[in-house]
Amino acid sequence: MTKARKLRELMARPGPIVIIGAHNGLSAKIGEEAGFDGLWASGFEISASYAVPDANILTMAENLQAAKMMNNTSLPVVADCDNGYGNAVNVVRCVEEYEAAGIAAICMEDNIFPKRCSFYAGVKRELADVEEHALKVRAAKATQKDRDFVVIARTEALIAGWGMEEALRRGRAYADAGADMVLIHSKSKDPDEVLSFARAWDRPNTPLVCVPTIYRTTSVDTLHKAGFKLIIFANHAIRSSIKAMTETLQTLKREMYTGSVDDKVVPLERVYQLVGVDKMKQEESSFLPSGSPGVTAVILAAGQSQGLLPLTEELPKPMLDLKGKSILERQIDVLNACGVKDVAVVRGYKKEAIKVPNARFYDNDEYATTNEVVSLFRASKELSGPFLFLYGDIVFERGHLEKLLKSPADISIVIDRAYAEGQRPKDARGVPDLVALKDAQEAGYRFVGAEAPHRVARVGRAIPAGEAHGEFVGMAMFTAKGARLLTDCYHQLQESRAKGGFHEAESLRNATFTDLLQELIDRGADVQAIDVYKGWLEIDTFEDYRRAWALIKE
Ligand code: SPV
Ligand code: MG
Repeated sequence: MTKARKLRELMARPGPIVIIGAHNGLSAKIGEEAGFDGLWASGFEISASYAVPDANILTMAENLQAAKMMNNTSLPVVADCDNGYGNAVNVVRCVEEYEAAGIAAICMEDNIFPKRCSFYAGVKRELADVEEHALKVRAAKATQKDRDFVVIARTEALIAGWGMEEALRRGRAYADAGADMVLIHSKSKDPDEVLSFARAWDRPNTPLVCVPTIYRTTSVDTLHKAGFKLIIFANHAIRSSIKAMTETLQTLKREMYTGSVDDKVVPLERVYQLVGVDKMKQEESSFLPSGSPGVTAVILAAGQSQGLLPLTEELPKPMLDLKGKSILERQIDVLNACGVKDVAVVRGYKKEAIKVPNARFYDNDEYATTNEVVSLFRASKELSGPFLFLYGDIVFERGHLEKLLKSPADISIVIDRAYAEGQRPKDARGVPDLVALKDAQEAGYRFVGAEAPHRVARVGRAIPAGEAHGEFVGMAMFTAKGARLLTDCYHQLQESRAKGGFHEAESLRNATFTDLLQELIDRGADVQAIDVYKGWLEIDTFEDYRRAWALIKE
């Protein structure tokens, strides 16, 4: 539906139409969010946003550009076009351009060019000849292509002190020239002027418009009952922002640290929401080549490890030193080298010891009584787009990550096909996460990773070793769609599964990542296995740790 049609529907509906003044995309968004019926592309606000007087100093192109930014919401925009930026010839171009931009309505006042804002005291104020302005209205109506496009004619007769009779004479002339609505403006402190204009108004097919800026205690209800259909709160967005900016900047200048204005500013996230960062992320994941930056790595580093006590008495496992760098730092180095710069870490046990630069942190303070799935969803903010999943206690070759990042599947997990050889030392982690594939080739003495990845049939510790094709390495990747499948699944489970076991876990709260993967597979999700052959370490026991020291270079 066109914006002009939307406005026509509002005009046909009973009750007042209340629109809010705005000056750019942001104020328009906030006006939409606040629930107004439409937007007033206010000349006063747009001029103020350029820090110039509201006096035809900005060009039509500048005003139109601002109106276009405001038109990026679902609301119809009523554009304040001053006096049409010149004579009737200028009005023709003005209507052509605004209509082509999808603006629902324009408003033209009977000020001569250049105009002066209605409220400036002590400025020279002259009105155009009534016939001349009526002809401008005719020009506008004759130019519009879509019959829904709305032309509002405004008289400044009361503002200029020319009296009620002149105001009515002008209003009638503009209605008779074809204006769809007539705006009567007043700078009186009480509403008597506009109310008596409405009482005397005798063009019932031409609804009235008012701008209650100076008669500011009169309610919309009163104005509507008096006969006004469209009511414009013209300039409150910019006036509130001037107040807020002044207070914030003066405080900052005085206090000289940014936290001094915490209570005066919105969190950054509010800005992200207003400008549509989530939408941008979706677009990135849909339209940029996969494996590019835009993937967030979510590293689980919340658990407490028994196998490495007393080493882990003071430090969580991911912070254990491996020749000058922690496991976590080594992971982040590889991630960064592969173009993944966005890293989130879920902490729990000894969380204050987890320190790495440029990562976002989430905390699972219930790490002792919950498990990986709970930890993962502590970082739920990070799961709205494509993400990489990593256990915080693995060290892996860069090639494995590169292979995973290139995977086109919505859900991919890295599996070590060497597992089937049974070379695992006895003292390695008690029960590995095994993976059974659909239609897998055997990984024998010589082995080439699959050209096309295999679908995972089962994953978990309960799979008999003889049926397994590999071991889950603790690395997975989800596209935006995969992430959506995962989060939807988890939220449904949360609602439906307060009690009872969950795959290999006693409950959802105690579920591991592989339990959730199995749930996705059971629900029909396509989980693909990326084959690797060794080239990774998990540090779970002293023996693992010793082996890592021996294998890793300085
Ligand atoms: C505007 O908002 O630019 C208007 C309304 O034209 S007023 O400022 O009251 O004249
Ligand atoms: Mg104006």
